[in-house]
Amino acid sequence: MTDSLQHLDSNEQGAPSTRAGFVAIVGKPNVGKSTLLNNFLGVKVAPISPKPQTSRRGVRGIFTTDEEQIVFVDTPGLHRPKDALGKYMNDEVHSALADVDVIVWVVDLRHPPTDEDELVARIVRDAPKPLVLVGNKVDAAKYPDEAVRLYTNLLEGRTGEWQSVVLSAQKDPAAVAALRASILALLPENPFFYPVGSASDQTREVWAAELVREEAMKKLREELPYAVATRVTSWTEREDGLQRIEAELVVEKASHKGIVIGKGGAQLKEIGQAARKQLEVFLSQKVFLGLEVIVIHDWRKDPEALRELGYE
Ligand SMILES: Nc1nc2c(ncn2[C@@H]2O[C@H](COP(=O)(O)OP(=O)(O)OP(=O)(O)O)[C@@H](O)[C@H]2O)c(=O)[nH]1
Ligand SMILES: [Mg+2]
Repeated sequence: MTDSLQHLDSNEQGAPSTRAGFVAIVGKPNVGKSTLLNNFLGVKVAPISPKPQTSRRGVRGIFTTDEEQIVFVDTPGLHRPKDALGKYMNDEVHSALADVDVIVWVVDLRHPPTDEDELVARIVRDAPKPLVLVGNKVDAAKYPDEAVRLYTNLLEGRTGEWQSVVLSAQKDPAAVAALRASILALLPENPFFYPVGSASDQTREVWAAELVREEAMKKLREELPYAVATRVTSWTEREDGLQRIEAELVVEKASHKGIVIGKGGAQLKEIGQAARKQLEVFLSQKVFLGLEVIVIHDWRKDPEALRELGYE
């Protein structure tokens, strides 16, 4: 009743009615959720790497047209958590799902479903929201039709509305735009949640720290990618426009420090150069990036350290 009155009011004032809503992007690690988010927006808001468990936070990415707004929520890959960080990551998925209008479930068509996909399927199957199953990485899939059938089987018994699409989030912008259009059509009537022009809910500091972490993840081997957190400790702008950013890479053991820094500082230098390049492209400004490696003992297991690092 209240809704229809508000609607009448806005029409009386001659304002166009708008549609807006939250869309959670969920799936197991490494299927291409963040790639899809960034390509929905045409802006890089979330880190991407070839390693699973790259995303740690539920990043909001906002897409706005004249009359519609989608607030996409990219989530960490759902997995079986081993520590306090993993538990935080899974909690981010559940909180993203708690109050959404549409669920986008991303799967990797190169492979048949695993028990991690089943974990996700159990959650989305019973969610009373419209669902879009996105079969991703079709560009690299040998048996995409067979894979789609296997993933679809996991939704057996679902009563709510759902549809599926097969695409390449990385290589097919037209298919990504078509998917975005079909999601727009599912949005309820609502006022906009964010001002026109905002692309993400992250501060520039968190965004920059995530780009540094992405480069560290890509370059480090074995367990180390997961043992690193990053944070920006200062960001100043010089009169000539140069952005001076100081960031910390946080490791959990003293013995990791030397590995991240590398021989004669080579590894840290490579991470810094790659991150600086990305920052310069996205900021369209010259960047000075100062990196320091510090130790916070066992930070992944320590709830207080997690909070201090912004995982709360
Ligand atoms: N071939 C191919 N690779 C893709 C595609 N989409 C994403 N990838 C690659 O898959 C890897 C993982 O991509 P992400 O976007 O980080 O995946 P994610 O689901 O966000 O991963 P987590 O954050 O770890 O859960 C990266 O190496 C991407 O380049 C695609 O359409 N085709
Ligand atoms: Mg991700």
